[in-house]
Amino acid sequence: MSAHTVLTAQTVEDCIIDQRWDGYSKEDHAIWGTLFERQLATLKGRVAQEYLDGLSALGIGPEGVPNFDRMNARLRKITGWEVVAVPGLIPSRPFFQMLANGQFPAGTFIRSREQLDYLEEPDIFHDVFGHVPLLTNQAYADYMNEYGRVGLQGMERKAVKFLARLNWYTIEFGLIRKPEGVRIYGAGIVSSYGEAKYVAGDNSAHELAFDLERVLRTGYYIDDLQASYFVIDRFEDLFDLLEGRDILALIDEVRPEPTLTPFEILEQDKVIRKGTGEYWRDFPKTKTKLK
Ligand code: HBI
Ligand code: FE
Repeated sequence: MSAHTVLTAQTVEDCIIDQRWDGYSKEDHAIWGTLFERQLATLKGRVAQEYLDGLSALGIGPEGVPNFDRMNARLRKITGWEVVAVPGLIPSRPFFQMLANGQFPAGTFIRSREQLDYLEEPDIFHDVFGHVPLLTNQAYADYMNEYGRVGLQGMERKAVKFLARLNWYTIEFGLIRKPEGVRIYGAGIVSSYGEAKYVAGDNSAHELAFDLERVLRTGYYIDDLQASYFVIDRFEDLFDLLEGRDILALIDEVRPEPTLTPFEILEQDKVIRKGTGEYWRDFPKTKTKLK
């Protein structure tokens, strides 16, 4: 675990730090600008319009690292959410509690120029450019809220592994179907140059219609591009997944089933696009195990 990870904190208060926006160097702001310009060019025509609307509603631009206080003044008025500064990855309990509170934890450090294409831990570009704009969309924000509440209950029921898969295939790597075609909304794709280009231009990956039980059973590799993406039709679908149904009971049913790899297609899958598997031909490329 790197210095950025607050290992022992169990309460929200213990995780929150000051952003210290005045502490960013000219180079930090320049790195943000480079990342912003390059990513927006890559996302054009492929990212959900709701994401772009959020970006402009919050005044997030290429000028430099966003100031959380200024951004929160706008975000609170739109959906009541706020971004809080944390040192990096935090334990699940405070993470879920924050989401339940309508607080999004964002790292404050920014990657170096050498890490422009990939870094292990989420930095401020992943968290703010990737995750925050969609918090201006009420349906998506409500899902994040409910996800936090369910996560807290899930901790008492050994369900975090399954809820992490739901997080992975929606919040981080989700796609949404629009009349004009499939569009990106997951923060892990939105903030990654390589993965956004892969989703936009490579046919290796499967695109499957979102199915909750299928996602709860499907593992993932944390350090490589996805072999399958799950596609929703509306952001409201996400909230409907959790609201008024007992996902923890469903997780208990799914628990004994074997974990699915992201490569396979089941006959009950609604296949939007069958991938060629090209990128994954020389599997296993990854060093990590299936989550
Ligand atoms: N901490 N800062 C931060 N950001 C996350 O996305 C995050 C986290 N801690 C835990 C966590 N995510 C996962 O446990 C959940 O996605 C399941
Ligand atoms: Fe993330």
